[in-house]
Amino acid sequence: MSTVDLVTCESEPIHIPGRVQPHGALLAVSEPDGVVVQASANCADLLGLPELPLGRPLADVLGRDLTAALAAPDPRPLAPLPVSVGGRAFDVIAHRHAGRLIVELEPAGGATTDPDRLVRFTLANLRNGLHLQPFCEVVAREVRALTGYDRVMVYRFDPDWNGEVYAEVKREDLEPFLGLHYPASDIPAQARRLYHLNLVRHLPDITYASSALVPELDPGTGAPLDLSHAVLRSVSPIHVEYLKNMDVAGTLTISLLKDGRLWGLVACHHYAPLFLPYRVRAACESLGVLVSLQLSAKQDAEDLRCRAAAQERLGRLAAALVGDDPVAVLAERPDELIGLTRAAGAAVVSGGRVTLAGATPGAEQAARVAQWLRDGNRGEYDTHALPAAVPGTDPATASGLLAVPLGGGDYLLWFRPELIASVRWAGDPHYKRVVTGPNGPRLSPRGSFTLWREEQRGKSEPWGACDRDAAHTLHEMVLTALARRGAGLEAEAR
Ligand code: BLA
Repeated sequence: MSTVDLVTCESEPIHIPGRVQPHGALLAVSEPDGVVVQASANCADLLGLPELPLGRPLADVLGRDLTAALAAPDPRPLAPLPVSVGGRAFDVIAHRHAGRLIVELEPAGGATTDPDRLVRFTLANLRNGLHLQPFCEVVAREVRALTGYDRVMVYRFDPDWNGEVYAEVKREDLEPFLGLHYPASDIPAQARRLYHLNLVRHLPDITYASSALVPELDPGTGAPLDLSHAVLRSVSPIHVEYLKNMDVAGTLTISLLKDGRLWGLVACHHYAPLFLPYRVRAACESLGVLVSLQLSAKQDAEDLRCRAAAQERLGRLAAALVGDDPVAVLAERPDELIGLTRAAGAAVVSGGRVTLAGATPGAEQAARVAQWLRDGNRGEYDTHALPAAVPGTDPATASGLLAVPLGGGDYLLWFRPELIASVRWAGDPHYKRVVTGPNGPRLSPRGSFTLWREEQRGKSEPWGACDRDAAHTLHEMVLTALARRGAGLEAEAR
């Protein structure tokens, strides 16, 4: 990477940019005196004031009634409060943070939403029992209907914060992004942290010239104003360049949380500037919260389905294990075995013999992996980066390993291929839109993908709890069968 470096990415203090997006105005007010201590430079123009209202009571700008309403302990749920300033209608959105009342004014009106729509969406989806992926597609469709964006994606994080476009609904003529993967560094840690606090971010026009806060530092604290919760917060220029390189003109992003962790984002792109009034964004926020609540249930159901399928296979394997050499049974039922942990191949290494099924790195490498497990005295074991642990293993077939000991130094091994082999990436014909900005190709989907692919070399899809548990149950079944067989042989000998 040339100009942009991933370490500086993580350290950009995006919550204190000292600037706002210019389609609205921001006032920071000290309390309890109600005096404006900082204002965005565009206030005078936008609000038709002769000068910035610094040092003046907020009531001089907003009127006494509205100012009184904002004295509520938490004025956030009151938004949007209508006000007319300088002959123009604004929505007032206010919150308290770090000892300041932060008041933002945005152009009022425009499209509004049908409040019943959210209720209908919720009721329909509580009942329909959709699986996780189709559910996310319904969510994308709903957000598109609410907002009118050209492209709406559900972007899902993996445990290492890489992301995937997991569902997508878009204008017909646009190239699909569905299934594309991106590295964790595209959305750095401080941004992800911020998105727990601020659930909806709106960027109506990425070509904006930001408006500075005046004075630059809060005169009371000597510190920059914390805009973590502000709707007008000016966005990181790095991210703006990324969007420019994608030819995107405006965005809206909604956080999705599962059990308190950022699970994903609904990311909306428009190829022309698009401003959504606060009321529509509030509907998006409610939708995001509803979806977040359902994610746990949907993912738990997904896990249950995986476990039920494994249970069926285990039942069939158990029946076969009665009275026969378990190692032989496993070697004779490759599909059952491979399917059990959602692997692509399996090997039974028993004595000096290796039995292979499906996609494996071959007998020699399987024997070497078993020897490595034996040397390390390893019991049940799994990794999604085997070539890093056992150098020389073939990443194409054996980036992932799940292993259980069968007794006497024997092992049952499952293999998964390198993830990048199974991942779709739209090639050149689809990426006509991609251009490169001043910070080079890294700040583009193509640069992202190249980095992601480098980072994913020698890595498979991680094994899930359901896969590990199925392997563990099989392990116990085999041990029981071996013990029974041992007892049977002893009885025969007597
Ligand atoms: C933010 N980067 C983001 C966000 C997304 C992406 C969705 C959140 C924006 C928001 O919530 O408003 C990335 N957007 C994508 C991806 C797709 C998409 C992958 O539509 C795919 C379809 N970004 C980089 C690099 C850096 C970087 C290399 O790619 C750092 C060097 C930084 N991204 C960066 C920062 C933010 C961000 C700082 C925070 C923007 C902000 O909220 O101010």
